[in-house]
Amino acid sequence: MSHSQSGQSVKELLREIEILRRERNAVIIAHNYQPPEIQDIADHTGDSLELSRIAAGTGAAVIVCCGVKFMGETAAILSPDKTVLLPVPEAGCTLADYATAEQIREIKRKYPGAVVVTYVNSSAEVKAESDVCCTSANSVEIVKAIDPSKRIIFTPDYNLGHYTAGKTGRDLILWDGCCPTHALLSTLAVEKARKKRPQAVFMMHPECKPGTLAMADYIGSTSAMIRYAKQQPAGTEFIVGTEVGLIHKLRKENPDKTFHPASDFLICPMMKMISLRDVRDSLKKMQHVVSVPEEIRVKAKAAVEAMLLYTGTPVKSAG
Ligand code: CIZ
Repeated sequence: MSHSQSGQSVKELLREIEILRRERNAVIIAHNYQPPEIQDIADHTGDSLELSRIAAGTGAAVIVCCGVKFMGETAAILSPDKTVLLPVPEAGCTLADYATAEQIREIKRKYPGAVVVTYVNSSAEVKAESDVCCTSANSVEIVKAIDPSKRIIFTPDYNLGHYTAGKTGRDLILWDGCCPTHALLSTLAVEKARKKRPQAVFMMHPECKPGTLAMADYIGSTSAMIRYAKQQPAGTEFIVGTEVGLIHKLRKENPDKTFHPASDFLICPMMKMISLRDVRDSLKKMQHVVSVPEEIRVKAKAAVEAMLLYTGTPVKSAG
């Protein structure tokens, strides 16, 4: 029998989580980058926006967000009538930390009239200062939909912004932020992985660096990679250029295909902070509640809703 660090068996922990989940009327959501055992207990896995939308649409009173802080905030922004719990409050996002609300106000003063497009990997305060949010799945669609006479400030991910500029032909004002995990994927590592498995399809996330992205066979968000892999014939081999957590879901959903990490270093330490014990404690003690001040929440929600309107998929949520 396997045991958690506290000596309690995993089976016992899972039983406790199951009971508490029902007692609290809770839904557990887990990001595609979470550890396998957390993905396996989740009611839903997906990207940050998918998860927040699903959570907002359920009748659950409590959302346990297994992910990082901005994901908990996005859930809280869309579900003010529910209690959102982040099992490990220290789980942050280095990319999100690249932009502060004050810096966004400053750049807006520098480029008056420019439209601020902000990646969902950002704090609630930064979203509140933005005109429209985007995800890695819809950044191209969002930017294409913006009045061509307007300048666009794209925050906080330089690499996603650069990719989006290339796909849309728009001259974006880019921010100097990046995801340190995706930035770790070097052209040398790509060459090495390709040489080892020349037959494999190389999938990459647009948070990877431009020089690296130029070497990909397919570029997409985690949800896009999941869809793409499903569409390929049985026996296809893939090299996965994003956080290794995604491979668990890819393998589970495609037992007839093979998936290899592009590099063993593509591990986000923040995404790996939550354990089963943390989920149990979170439900037991109703900790740690994610709260977004109402004034910020309303403004941030407007930026998220603007994105959903652009993509024709408004969300049903309270407040
Ligand atoms: O938006 C997300 O959830 C992230 C961080 C990546 C992705 O492509 O799903």
